[in-house]
Amino acid sequence: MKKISFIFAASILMACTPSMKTPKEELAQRLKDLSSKGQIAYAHQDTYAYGHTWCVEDYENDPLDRSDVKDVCGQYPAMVGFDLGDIEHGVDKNLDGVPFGLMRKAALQHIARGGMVTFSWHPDNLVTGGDAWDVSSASVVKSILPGGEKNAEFRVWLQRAADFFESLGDVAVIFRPWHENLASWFWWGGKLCTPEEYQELYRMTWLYFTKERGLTNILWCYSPNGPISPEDYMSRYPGDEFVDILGTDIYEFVAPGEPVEASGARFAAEVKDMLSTLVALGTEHNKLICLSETGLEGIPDANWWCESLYPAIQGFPISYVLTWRNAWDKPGHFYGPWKGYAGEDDFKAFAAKEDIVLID
Ligand code: BMA
Repeated sequence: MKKISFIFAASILMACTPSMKTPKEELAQRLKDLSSKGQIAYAHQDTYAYGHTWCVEDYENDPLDRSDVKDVCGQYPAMVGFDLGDIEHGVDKNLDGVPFGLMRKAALQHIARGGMVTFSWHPDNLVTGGDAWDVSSASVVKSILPGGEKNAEFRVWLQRAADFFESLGDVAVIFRPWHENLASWFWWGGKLCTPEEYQELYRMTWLYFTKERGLTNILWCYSPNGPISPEDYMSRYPGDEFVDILGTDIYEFVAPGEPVEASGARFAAEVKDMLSTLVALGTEHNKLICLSETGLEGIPDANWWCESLYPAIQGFPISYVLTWRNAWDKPGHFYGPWKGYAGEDDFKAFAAKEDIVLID
C-alpha cells in the first residue's frame, strides 16, 4: 500500500515538475539547452510582416504563414524579432508601418509553432519630438527619470509598452530595451546621459514592468553595440537583478573601395572578440549570451552566411543570432535571405549546419 502511494506520489511529482516552471523559466531553459548543446537559434526581424518584395496587407485575414527565410530554406526562423517603436504614442502601427496587432498575432502563432520571440523598442525623443535617432539634446534621459520634468509623460509611454506585453498573455518573450547604448546615435546613448542615468532608465523600465505591472514573463536582454571592451560593456550595466541575457549588436560595414572579403574577415574577428568577452561576462554573472543584432546591409557577399557570419559565431555558446529586417519598401535594405537573392544557396548551407537551428 505504502509502495503504491509512494509510486503514485512520485509520478504526480514527475508529471508536475516540468509544468511547475514558469513560462519565463522554460524559455530561459530552452536558450540554456541550446547553448549547452552547442546550438545557435537563427532569428530574423519582422519576418512574418513583410519580405524583400511583399508585405502583409490585412493581417487579421492573413494566415501570416510567409517569411523570406521560409521561402528560401523551407523553414521559419527559430526566433522572430519585432520592434515596438511608436507604441508609446498609442497608435496602431510601429515606426516601420507594422501593425502591433500583426506582431501580437504573429508572435503568439510563432510561439505556438514552437518558436521564440524578441522585442526591441526605438521610442521617439520625448523632449524634442524627434525620433530615437534625435541626439540634439543631452538631457532627455535625465528629464524622463523620476524627479524629471518629463517623468509623468514618460510613464504613460512605459504604460503603453507594458500594455502590449500584457496583451500577449501567459507566454514568455525577450525584451531588449535601450540597446546600442555605448554609441551615441540614440537619445539614450553614451554621450547623451551619464552611466548612472542610463542605469536608472533601465531599472526604472524593469521596475515598472515587473513590480508595478506584474509582467514577470519577460527575459531582459542588455545589448550594447560592439565591438567594445569588457570595461565599456559593463560601464552602463544595470545590474544582475535586471538582466537575464547579455547580448551585443555588431554589424559589418564595408569601407569605400574595400573588398567584401576583407570587411568580412574584420567583422568575423570583431564578433569573435566580442563574443569571447560575453562568454567571460556570462560565466561571471551567470547569464545567457546572444548576438542580439547583426548583418551586412544588402549582403553584397554571396558567401556571407558561411564565410563571414558562421566562422564568427561557430563554437560560441550564444543561444541565438538575429539578422535585421528585409524592408519591402527599401530594396537595398535587407539583412536576411530572400528567394532570388545571390546568396540563397549560401544561406541554405548555413541553415543546414548541424549547430544552426531553425524552427523545426
Ligand atoms: C533600422 C532601420 C530603419 C528602421 C529601424 C527600426 O535599423 O532598419 O529603417 O526604421 O531600424 O526598425
